[in-house]
Amino acid sequence: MKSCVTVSLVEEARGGPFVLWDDIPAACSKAAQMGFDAIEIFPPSPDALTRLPLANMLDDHGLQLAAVGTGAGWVKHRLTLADPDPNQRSKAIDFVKSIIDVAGKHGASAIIGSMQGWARGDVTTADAHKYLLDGLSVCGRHAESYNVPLLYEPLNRYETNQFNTLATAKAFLNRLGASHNIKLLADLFHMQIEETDVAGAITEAGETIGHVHFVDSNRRPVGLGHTDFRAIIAALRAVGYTGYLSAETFPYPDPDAAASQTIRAFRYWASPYSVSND
Ligand SMILES: [Mn+2]
Repeated sequence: MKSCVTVSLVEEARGGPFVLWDDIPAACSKAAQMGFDAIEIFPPSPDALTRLPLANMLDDHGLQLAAVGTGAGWVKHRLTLADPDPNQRSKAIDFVKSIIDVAGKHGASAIIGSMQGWARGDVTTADAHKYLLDGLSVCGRHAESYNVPLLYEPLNRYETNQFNTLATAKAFLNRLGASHNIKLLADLFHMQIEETDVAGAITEAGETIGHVHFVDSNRRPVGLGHTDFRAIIAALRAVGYTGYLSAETFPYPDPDAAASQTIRAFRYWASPYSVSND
């Protein structure tokens, strides 16, 4: 497994669960200096990345781009894939595709989290699922041209009523048939709220898992909450997961300390040199 740390550039997301903030060049230096393999970026728009020499910054620091979030489509523009208005749904799809284009160039996946929207108001559960499935299908195909999967993230019940567990999300994606190019993002904070058994859910989801948000029970860095990581890491190993453990946590107690706590926890639990578990 590989280590990763999140960087947010979205003013509206201030106070949210991102470790590093505001400055990609500084975040790249810090991530490399601490020994992370990759960064995950939450940008306000695709332009925020295309106007940087991002490829050079990553290369100079020996970093990969692991993933790029699409949540600014919701927090800045109030777009979701489940909007009752077809024009708004179409704008939401265009926003996600524009993020796929900037992420894909660097071999990274885009993440659908809050952009999945809700069943509420005039939108029935069946409608919301249909709209989401259509959006994921189109965006998953778009990601194929970059040879990367699209990542779909089940969220906890306070953030969506679409899908809250890996098993229900996996069954939902199966409606698209075998070759849908969508993987699940297993966020250990959301899972701690929703799953009966976090390790068991990972075992069941198996190779459908394409990315992991590495975070403790209280959304603080790993080691600062009450999650038992032993069984979780063992389950990820057993299903052959070799992707990123990406720190999407509150910058608690501050960004540097959160990053340093995360890399220490990663080395203890999950680095290739870890001897702490079987
Ligand atoms: Mn997450």
